[in-house]
Amino acid sequence: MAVAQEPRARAYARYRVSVEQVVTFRHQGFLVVKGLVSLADVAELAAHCEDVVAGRVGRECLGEHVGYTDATWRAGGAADAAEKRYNRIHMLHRHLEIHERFLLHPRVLDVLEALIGPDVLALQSMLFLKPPGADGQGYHQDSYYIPTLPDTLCGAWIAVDRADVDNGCVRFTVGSQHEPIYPDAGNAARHYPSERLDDLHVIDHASDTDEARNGLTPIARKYAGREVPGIAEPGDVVFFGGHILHRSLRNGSDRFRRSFVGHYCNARSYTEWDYGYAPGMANGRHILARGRTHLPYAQPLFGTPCAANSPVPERSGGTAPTMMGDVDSGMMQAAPTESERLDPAAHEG
Ligand SMILES: O=C(O)CCC(=O)C(=O)O
Repeated sequence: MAVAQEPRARAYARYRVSVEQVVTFRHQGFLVVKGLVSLADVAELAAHCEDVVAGRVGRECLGEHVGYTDATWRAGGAADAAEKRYNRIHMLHRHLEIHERFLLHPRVLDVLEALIGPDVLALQSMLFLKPPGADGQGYHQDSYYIPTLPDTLCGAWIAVDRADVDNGCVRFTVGSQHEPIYPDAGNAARHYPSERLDDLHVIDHASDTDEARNGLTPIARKYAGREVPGIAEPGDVVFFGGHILHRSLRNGSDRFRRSFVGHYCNARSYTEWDYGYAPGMANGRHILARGRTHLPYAQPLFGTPCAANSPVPERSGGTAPTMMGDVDSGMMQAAPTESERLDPAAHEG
């Protein structure tokens, strides 16, 4: 049960995304934004993680119905030690104010606005603790799990600890962001735009850490030598689109690999996804983080400032130019916009 609290008032300087960053995001399928979240914010998240593993907060909402605790990890050895109890916990933004605040972190939303916006819907939050020895997750595509139409899904992975090859950072298969979503035989019923493709085949066992079983392994092999580790320092944020194949390996170090991950889509995409999947539009259960939308949306339960509870933003820019063919030259030209036709003087020069 969520308990409303006064949201913490913090001022954040707007982060301005560069053209080069947008190109990098599209070119390699992911983008690391260095130092996007301040070390003060990271310290707060780290202290919160310690509270969670010690059972000081969140006990009442860590049940199976809201939190996914890695059963494999718990079953296999050393599971009684409190600091090794949890690997990954889902959707705590519906229960704890701090999770809502990090899901709607203004600097993260600044980047998302540029990459998939301007209208942004916040869908999913996950807290990864990934203690030493914890397993990773095999090749998968996030848009398979969270379908949005049009397909605009994007993850934002905030590093709490340094994430590197030794402690099982996320690895991205560069080039695979252009692949369609491969439906899994276990859940082929969900509808994807890529079902329209002639030769798209159903695969098995996405996310399986066993490469031999994971049906996406042959797709990853098309990009042999192009898997890149998403190395991140505390406060760095890794953005990645919903189609890119990615995976993480076992934490083979003696360090935790903690992170907070949000998943977002353009707020004008239709989705039936919620935590637990049921047919029918689910947009009304997700928070409008930025911009506006013609589709339903939810309010943040703890009142974190975001588009859902703020005045509707002005959007200027007039009407888009239309192209029209010039009969004499045969060339395409931009026709005057409606506002230019109404007030040509305002647009001279
Ligand atoms: O952090 C990880 O190990 C995996 C993250 C991931 O696959 C995701 O957020 O989609």
